Amino acid sequence: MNLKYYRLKIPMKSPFTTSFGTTLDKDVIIFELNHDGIKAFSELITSEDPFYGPEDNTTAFHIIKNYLVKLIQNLPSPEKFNEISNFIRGNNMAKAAMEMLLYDYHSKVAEKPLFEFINEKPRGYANAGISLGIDKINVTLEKIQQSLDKGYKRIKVKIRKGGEVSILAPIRDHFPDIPLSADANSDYTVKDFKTLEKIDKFDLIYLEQPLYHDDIIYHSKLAKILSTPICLDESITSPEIAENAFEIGACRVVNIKPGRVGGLYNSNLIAKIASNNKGHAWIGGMLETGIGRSFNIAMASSELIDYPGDTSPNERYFSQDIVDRLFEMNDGIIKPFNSPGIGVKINESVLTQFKVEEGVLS
Ligand code: OSB
Ligand code: MG
Repeated sequence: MNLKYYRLKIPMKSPFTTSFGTTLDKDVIIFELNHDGIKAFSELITSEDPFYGPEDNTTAFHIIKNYLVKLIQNLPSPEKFNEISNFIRGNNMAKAAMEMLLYDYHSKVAEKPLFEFINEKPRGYANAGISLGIDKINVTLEKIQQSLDKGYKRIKVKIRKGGEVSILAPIRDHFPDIPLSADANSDYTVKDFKTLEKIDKFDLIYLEQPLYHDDIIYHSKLAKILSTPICLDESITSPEIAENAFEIGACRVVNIKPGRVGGLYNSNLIAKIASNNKGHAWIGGMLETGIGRSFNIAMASSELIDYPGDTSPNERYFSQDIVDRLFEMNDGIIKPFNSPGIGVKINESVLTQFKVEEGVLS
């Protein structure tokens, strides 16, 4: 088994601003496994900085290089990998990069498209929503109109403390009926419950991760006060936490990011937990390139995923993506590729253009 990595810096089409910062370029690490004529890929979803969650590119790469690479030497099933990597605490994003690499590999061995390999109930397509970063309000209004024209099924806007009403009020004035949500990326605290109550009048489908990145208790208290359902993103890092979050009423919706929960195996478990609790689940994103995106779209093509996700086609993020095939969206629907595994590979000329480092791990 041969394992390579590529570190790339790819310019984003436009800056993406959240409550925790602005992304101008995508600093991404891609893995490539070669074995017996099969080539598999995966993408690490960490960023340069630990501002979304506790991991970053450097910490995750350290965990992969010094702990996880030896655990995938004999290409265990993803389920087995979850078991044998459990002694390493946390570090879900690092684990997910290896787990998804194994999923791509094993679905290629089985000669099945990934979306059929992983989903008990494949729907065969993903319902797409769009996540819009913080911008000048007239820019946001324009981007919303363009997104609706393109067929997106849900509009999500980023908000931050103090700016919530000045973002949401003009949006609702212009678009009174669109399916709308807001994502605070943990910008509020227990002192801000009064401010958060102001959000109820905007009739959001849900409010995403208003409070602390690792909290479910305060979210359950907030949920009792708000009429807007709460969706958890950052806080849901395992199936057990998802189970507890539903049980205590901390959320009615979950944003599942395969990278954040340790991979696709746990993503499936969490989707089932949401459904068993009469909640809702959708697949989020981390501005992934076409490699990471293909895993998200495969996962979003399950019947268990009942809400539109942050699964835009590649062209929304990059003028030039690093893959050889691009997703297309028609009427707000994106179909996964119908070839074995993720169905995409690296476009060598784009790789050469954006590569800052490469190396061999095994
Ligand atoms: O919280 O969902 C988030 C992007 C970077 C970090 C966190 C988040 C996001 C997004 C964009 O909302 C999702 C996407 O389009 O990939
Ligand atoms: Mg989010």
